[in-house]
Amino acid sequence: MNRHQRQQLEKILDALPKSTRDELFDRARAQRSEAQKRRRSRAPKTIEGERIGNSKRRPDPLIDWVLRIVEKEHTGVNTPVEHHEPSETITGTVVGLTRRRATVLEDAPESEPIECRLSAELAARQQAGIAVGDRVDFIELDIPGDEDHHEVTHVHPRKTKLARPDAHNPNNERVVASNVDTVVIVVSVVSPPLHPRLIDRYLIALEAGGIDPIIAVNKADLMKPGELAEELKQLNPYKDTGIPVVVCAADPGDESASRVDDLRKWLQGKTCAFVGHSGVGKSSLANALDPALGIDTGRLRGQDQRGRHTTTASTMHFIDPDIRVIDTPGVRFFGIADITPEDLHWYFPEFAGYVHSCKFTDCTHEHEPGCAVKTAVDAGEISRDRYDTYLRLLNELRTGGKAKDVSERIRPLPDPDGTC
Ligand SMILES: Nc1nc2c(ncn2[C@@H]2O[C@H](COP(=O)(O)OP(=O)(O)OP(=O)(O)O)[C@@H](O)[C@H]2O)c(=O)[nH]1
Ligand SMILES: [Mg+2]
Ligand SMILES: [Zn+2]
Repeated sequence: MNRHQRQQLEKILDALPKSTRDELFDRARAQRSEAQKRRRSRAPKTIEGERIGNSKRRPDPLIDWVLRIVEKEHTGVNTPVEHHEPSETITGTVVGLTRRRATVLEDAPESEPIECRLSAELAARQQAGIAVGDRVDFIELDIPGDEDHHEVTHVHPRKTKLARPDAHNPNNERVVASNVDTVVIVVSVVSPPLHPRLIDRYLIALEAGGIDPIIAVNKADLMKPGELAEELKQLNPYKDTGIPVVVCAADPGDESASRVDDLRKWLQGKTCAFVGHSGVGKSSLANALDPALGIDTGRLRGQDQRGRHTTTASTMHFIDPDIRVIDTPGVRFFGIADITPEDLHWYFPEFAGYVHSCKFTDCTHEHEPGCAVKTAVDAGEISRDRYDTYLRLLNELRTGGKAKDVSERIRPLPDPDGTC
């Protein structure tokens, strides 16, 4: 109903006798209460059965219900109500997504997540076209007999995005999360052990998508302090490039030993996504930041987590006072896309101060004489680990994007739902 239609209906309502108006309000109240019951039973859930987003109610003024009855029953030839204009669009944020539907939280305060179908065009483009975190427009549908009541019609341009090539068709992009300020790359020190190679891959995608990284090292409780300090040395090359490294213990068994306050400080006021291998504790970290979330974690499944993904769909959660977290399913591998071998060095910010001093302007920093990058590596100014990563990824890009080092794929079981 647009503004003009609304004004017309309000005029008709005002002209009705008081007894008719009272009767209309009673019927509208009953209809609204029925609809609320239906909506509650349709409340959006993830596959795991947990509630999506926050559970605050969306305002649903009684007068709207009254006007709908007026429109049906009291508009005649003398008071035509135009129906040619399209339904008003509503803007919100995607907080959950399945193949054909998005759960959208309207911008209005106190709003409640609404399940919307995707327009045919968006459904066809799948994960490239829409992602959790996207700002979208949706419309209310009024199609008798249709179970869908809302449809996402438009995705706003993204400020940032974390994307990867589709595992089945590397030419297709999959957007993992959009409009996030920060991506928290979660690793664990034990179970699974620390795998810095995945961090390198994420850093490239984050540099490409314009997102700041943070590395969260979880399960610190599973190592003695001395061993932990030794293990964390592997992350020095990242610290040296200015990436924050925070140590956490999301779910150490004893709640009083939980350690997430450093992470909380970094995330204050931000929208972020938690990414990383399966079982490192992404969902546990979100729960530790806000126990009321109650997200399913691998805890109940015992110790043997191999090949199991507890989280199967990305979901945005709201943590008071001002943190938004997109919890994503664990990955086995993170491919790199849309980068030519010649451009790769731009994704290694620590090379930036040297690349212009190489003897050859098209230096690949691999074997050329007079390469300033190699000299900096030999002098200890650039981390050798990171340089080795550069060489490995350079080779991977030249040979068509397949990683040679199988240790980069830590969960070799088939992935039924394509999440990794
Ligand atoms: N000891 C210890 N265990 C933890 C910690 N954090 C999480 N865990 C356990 O690690 C397991 C995996 O945790 P999840 O939070 O489900 O891991 P995830 O990264 O969300 O996994 P996916 O959803 O499969 O990607 C669970 O059994 C948790 O209880 C921690 O700080 N210390
Ligand atoms: Mg999880
Ligand atoms: Zn060079």
